[in-house]
Amino acid sequence: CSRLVVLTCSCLTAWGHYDVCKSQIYTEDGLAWDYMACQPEATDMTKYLRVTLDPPNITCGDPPEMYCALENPYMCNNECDASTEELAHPPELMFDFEGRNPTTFWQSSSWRKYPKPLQVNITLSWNKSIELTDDIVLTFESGRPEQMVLEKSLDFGRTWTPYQFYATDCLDAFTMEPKTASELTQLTLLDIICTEEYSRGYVWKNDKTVRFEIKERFALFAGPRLHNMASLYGQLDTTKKLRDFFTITDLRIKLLKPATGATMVDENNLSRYFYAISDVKVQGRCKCNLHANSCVFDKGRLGCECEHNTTGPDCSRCKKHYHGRAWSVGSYLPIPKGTANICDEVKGSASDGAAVTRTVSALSTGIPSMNGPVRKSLNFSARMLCDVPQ
Ligand SMILES: *[C@@H]1O[C@H](CO)[C@@H](O)[C@H](O)[C@H]1NC(C)=O
Ligand SMILES: *[C@@H]1O[C@H](CO)[C@@H](O)[C@H](O)[C@H]1NC(C)=O
Ligand SMILES: *[C@@H]1O[C@H](CO)[C@@H](O)[C@H](O)[C@H]1NC(C)=O
Ligand SMILES: *[C@@H]1O[C@H](CO)[C@@H](O)[C@H](O)[C@H]1NC(C)=O
Ligand SMILES: *[C@@H]1O[C@H](CO)[C@@H](O)[C@H](O)[C@H]1NC(C)=O
Ligand SMILES: CC(=O)N[C@H]1CO[C@H](CO)[C@@H](O)[C@@H]1O
Ligand SMILES: [Ca+2]
Repeated sequence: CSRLVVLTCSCLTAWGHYDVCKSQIYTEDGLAWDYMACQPEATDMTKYLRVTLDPPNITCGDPPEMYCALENPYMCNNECDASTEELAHPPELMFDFEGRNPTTFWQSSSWRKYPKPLQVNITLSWNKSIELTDDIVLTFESGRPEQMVLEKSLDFGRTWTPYQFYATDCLDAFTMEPKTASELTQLTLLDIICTEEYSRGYVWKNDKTVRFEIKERFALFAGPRLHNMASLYGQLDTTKKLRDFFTITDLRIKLLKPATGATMVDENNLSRYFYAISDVKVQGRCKCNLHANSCVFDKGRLGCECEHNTTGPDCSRCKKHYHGRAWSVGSYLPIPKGTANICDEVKGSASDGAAVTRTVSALSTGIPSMNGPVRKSLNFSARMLCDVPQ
């Protein structure tokens, strides 16, 4: 989608759009820059992560092992051998291109040490704040785990908090009442729940996914089909807790107990019990504090391309010599352009400082200032919205 398409659609006001940081407008004084809130497009974030497994040697195939199907102990044709490419199941195969047949997947070694728990931590790190924009979806090649926890970190892995608990029996596993995301309300949106929805055994063969429902939570403010994003953006603007809830630097999938099927664990054939994940989906955008419309991956590192005279990986401070007013996060409001809250040059170093300040105050109130230039910004309505969430 190109960024400057003329359109005759009223969806603009409903959605808001924040994909351009500035544009030229005509004022009585001629051409001038107008600044607005901006954010990078949402994208597939699994391309930019680093994955760490704990224990580190938990991946199958060293030594080679034969696995049996959970539902049929006589069907033992799943061989894992780390030294053979076709039979190896390294962690990268959780993030490769899907749609291939057969699927590619990471697999753990089996539950050889039963009854000692078979536990694996899979940590995904971006070394950058990310705002989630869509459901996190894990697709299991094995049965879905009987117990697992999805955790998040906002401080590069120093501290962790749970996002969601998953179990076949929430009370038994975590002493939590089972709930589903659809039971959440605006008031309980930030509650951490345990769900039994994604842990049913092999009987539910067709559904192999485990989700963390971002969109269902968005919908509490934006409506069932997210048609009123303006309302969500308004909430995000005023509630830091809500913004932080959807922001991460790392995710951790704590696999606590593999699928065992409906029966007791068959101690004579532990090759039936293991974890295997074929795909992990994480959609999001770089957090740039509404001061950048793109984010680049350079030398293995994600960083916002900051505008508005801001700088830093998240555009979270003013550039040198631009502390004319304190740094501030951009604002989604007023819909649809938001407020840029640009960092100004230190007073005295710019001759046109006063004029700039006047434009900014006009922008932040959304009302043309009395003595400032009257802004004829009709050209804005000709901008196409590019990042409508699907
Ligand atoms: C996984 O991480 C937790 C901390 O959240 C730690 O206590 C546990 O030992 C780790 N498990 C494994 C198998 O490394
Ligand atoms: C992983 O390594 C540790 C220590 O080297 C060892 O005790 C453990 O048995 C290994 N686990 C597997 C599954 O190979
Ligand atoms: C699991 O059961 C199958 C079928 O009885 C058998 O071929 C296989 O050797 C068993 N595996 C183990 C580890 O006992
Ligand atoms: C994380 O990013 C910071 C800069 O934002 C960099 O200094 C650091 O080396 C990076 N750490 C890793 C492990 O890549
Ligand atoms: C930086 O701020 C000055 C006003 O203080 C403005 O004229 C200039 O366009 C800004 N630069 C950017 C890249 O936003
Ligand atoms: C690019 C563009 O469409 N510019 C137009 C913006 O609006 C003024 C009048 O308001 C036109 O003169 C420009 O051509
Ligand atoms: Ca895969």
